[in-house]
Amino acid sequence: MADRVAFRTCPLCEAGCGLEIELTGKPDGTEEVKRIRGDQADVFSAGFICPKGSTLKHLHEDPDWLRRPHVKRDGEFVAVSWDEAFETIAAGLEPILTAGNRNAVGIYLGNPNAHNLAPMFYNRGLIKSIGTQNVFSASTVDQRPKEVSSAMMFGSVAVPVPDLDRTDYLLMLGANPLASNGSLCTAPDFPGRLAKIQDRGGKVVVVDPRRSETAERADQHIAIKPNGDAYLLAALVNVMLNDGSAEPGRLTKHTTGLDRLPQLFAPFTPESVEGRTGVAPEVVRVLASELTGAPTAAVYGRIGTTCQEFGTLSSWLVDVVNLVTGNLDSVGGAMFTTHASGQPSTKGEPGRGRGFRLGARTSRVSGTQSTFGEFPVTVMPEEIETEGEGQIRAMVTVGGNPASSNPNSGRVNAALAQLDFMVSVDPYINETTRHADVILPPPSPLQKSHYDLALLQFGVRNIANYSPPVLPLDKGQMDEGQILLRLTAIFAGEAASGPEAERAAAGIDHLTASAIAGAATRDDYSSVAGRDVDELLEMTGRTGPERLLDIALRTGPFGDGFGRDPDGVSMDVLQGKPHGVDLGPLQEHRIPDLLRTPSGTIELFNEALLSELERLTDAVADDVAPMMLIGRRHVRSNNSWMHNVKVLTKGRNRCTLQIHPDDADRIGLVDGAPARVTSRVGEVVVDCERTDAIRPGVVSIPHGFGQNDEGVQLRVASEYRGVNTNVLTDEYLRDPITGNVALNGVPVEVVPA
Ligand SMILES: Nc1nc2c(c(=O)[nH]1)N[C@H]1C(S)=C(S)[C@@H](COP(=O)(O)OP(=O)(O)OC[C@H]3O[C@@H](n4cnc5c(=O)[nH]c(N)nc54)[C@H](O)[C@@H]3O)O[C@H]1N2
Ligand SMILES: Nc1nc2c(c(=O)[nH]1)N[C@H]1C(S)=C(S)[C@@H](COP(=O)(O)OP(=O)(O)OC[C@H]3O[C@@H](n4cnc5c(=O)[nH]c(N)nc54)[C@H](O)[C@@H]3O)O[C@H]1N2
Ligand code: SF4
Ligand SMILES: [Mo]
Repeated sequence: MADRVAFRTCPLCEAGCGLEIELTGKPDGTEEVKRIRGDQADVFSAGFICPKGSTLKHLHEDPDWLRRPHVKRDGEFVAVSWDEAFETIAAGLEPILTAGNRNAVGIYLGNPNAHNLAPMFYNRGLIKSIGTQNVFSASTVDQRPKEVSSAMMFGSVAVPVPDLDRTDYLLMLGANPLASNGSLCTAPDFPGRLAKIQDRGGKVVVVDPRRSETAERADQHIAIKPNGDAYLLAALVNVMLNDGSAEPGRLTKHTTGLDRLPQLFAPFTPESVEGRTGVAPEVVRVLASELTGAPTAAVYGRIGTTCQEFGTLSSWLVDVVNLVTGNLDSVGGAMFTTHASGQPSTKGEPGRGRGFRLGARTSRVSGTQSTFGEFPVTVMPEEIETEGEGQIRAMVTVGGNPASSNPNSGRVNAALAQLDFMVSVDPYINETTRHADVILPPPSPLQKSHYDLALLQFGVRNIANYSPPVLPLDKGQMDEGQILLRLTAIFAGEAASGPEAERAAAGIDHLTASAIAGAATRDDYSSVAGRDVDELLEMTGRTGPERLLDIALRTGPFGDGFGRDPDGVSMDVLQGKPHGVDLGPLQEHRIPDLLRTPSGTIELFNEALLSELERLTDAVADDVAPMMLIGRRHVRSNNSWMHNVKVLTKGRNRCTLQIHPDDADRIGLVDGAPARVTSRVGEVVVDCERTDAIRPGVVSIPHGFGQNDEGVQLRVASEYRGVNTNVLTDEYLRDPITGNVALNGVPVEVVPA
């Protein structure tokens, strides 16, 4: 029997499922989690949960999850007090900061930040107080190409999501939601939503070099060659233009560049691209006619389309197809979410803006362009290794494991090892944090409040939900927001320890709140235009991330406008609704108001995209590498950091090299035999798994394994028989526009080991 039931949104992946958490009291007055299951009453997930959801208990109780700050002394980590940890950081940074060049400090932000409320608000201030241009994040081993293609077309990162619940036809490229539970498309119970498309007579088509779990359930699987997506999508546009079925409808008058399509897409006939896609011309033609013929249809692309050589172009082409089939911004097609806490597309003057510009900065060593204030992680090692003014000598990592997740991890590890100083905000001693001098551990997910500031922007419904912490902090733990504020204070030259440091942290929190409220009051189109900032702050009645969230919600598109609309959303409202607030299905015809481009139209072309189209045209007849490596996810994994949870890793080895039997026979590999895989940058030996699910000429290894490196302190994960596939991925194989790495389509050689 539970003494108490708490509700909390799962922060582990983008689905954001509602959890029902049963707790019992212990004799010492603390509480223990008894059971976690899906919250049937959750407005979005309605009880859905995956095997990871219930492991929040295991994470909370994991003995390897650090509960006190750790400082490295004579090569060993020892637990210290917070004040001592922060003093050590201030002292370690001192020589680097006094040398005067702030670019000598780099920062890397990893994936869990996107799932965490406090970092979403405070990381920006941290970056500002460091004052460096060397900002990196997991976004450039992930979705940056989609953010950039959207920003180019619509003027801000407004990413269209497939209207899963109403579409009649879904074309999915390079996504495997049955394993990943969806990405850049927030949809708890993605598998159930796909099944419903089929139940209502619709069709699901999956394009993937591997017959993934999702492809297995789809109505049709198209086994494309890696990197072939841009060619396939271009051929679809070619066919639609030639047979006259391309028809953007309502959006024609809101789009610039449509007249250039016929000339630019003329080279991409289904026949001409076949060598690059491996897809028969007839299949392309049928696909084109089904897409234009379906009452509604949506095209959706994910990791297989972003983390590849034509990342931005493929991402752009996904929405070009949505546009020319008349499905963009309309019910059942690819639609725009309206996020309760506001987005650039709901701020400022509707229908027009400054738009997106590439490369505000260029990196020191290779002159690589920045996107959204960051350089791609593909240049991080060279910035650390290369001597000269502005060389990175210290790194800050927050919730990231670049030593595992970034390409050419051998080089990343060597680079991190040669730093003068490193601090990590992270709960574990893993591949990355073993290089740190100080580790500042956040509390477990159950000890944090939650609101999905990032991922609810991509919801297939408009919803909002807030969860308070389920369990209190233990003695000696520090809230993650507080950790980041204290770190920010150090870079701002404030005290590192004692009451002065706490006052400095509170001061930065107040400045953050004033800045967010101030931006809203200065926006003539906001519900609080012209209001007094201090009055608004006072009205929130809160501090910390909850105050910031209250401001964002109340000034957002569904907000109460601080009294203007008594029925509007606020923290008070969300706190009274533990199962979330449903704000309705996605709205169509957001264009033109949503646009923030200078022209006030969807801008189809710019120099960068035209040059990529030219590259695509020039390479149409090129041969592809005889053997290419792609990635893979399993529903029981979560990038690199959940293999320490025994209930998730037990069972058969999942870190295998999947290879087609024809290839395996030719090479001489029996099932389970060790294979040596070599790329330009590295080599691994991995157990082979023969399967006809994978296309000949392609092999697949999942990422996030190989936690058996020296210095890693993960009892369960280190025992796992796995290798790090990023030893093989190549930092110079990248999408030229964003510098985002091509983790898929890496040329490799495979031989028996
Ligand atoms: N269980 C679990 N869930 C996760 C994660 C996890 O590690 N484990 N990670 C989370 C994160 S950070 C993200 S970003 C999302 C990612 O979410 P998804 O994009 O759905 O992730 P994957 O399952 O890797 O699916 C990518 C698919 O692309 C295919 N592919 C590879 N190369 C190509 C190509 O060139 N063309 C095409 N068309 N397909 C290709 C692969 O075979 C694979 O099936 O998942 C999130 N959810
Ligand atoms: N080959 C290959 N490589 C890939 C991918 C692939 O498909 N193939 N996918 C890429 C993608 S999509 C992504 S997003 C990246 C992810 O890349 P990263 O973000 O660099 O790596 P993660 O594995 O997510 O590691 C997360 C880190 O955050 C820590 N952490 C966990 N919870 C918290 C918390 O609450 N607070 C803090 N401060 N830290 C926490 C963990 O201990 C871990 O160190 O990997 C990329 N790498
Ligand atoms: S799908 Fe699983 S990991 Fe993702 S939010 Fe839901 S329960 Fe959590
Ligand atoms: Mo990701």
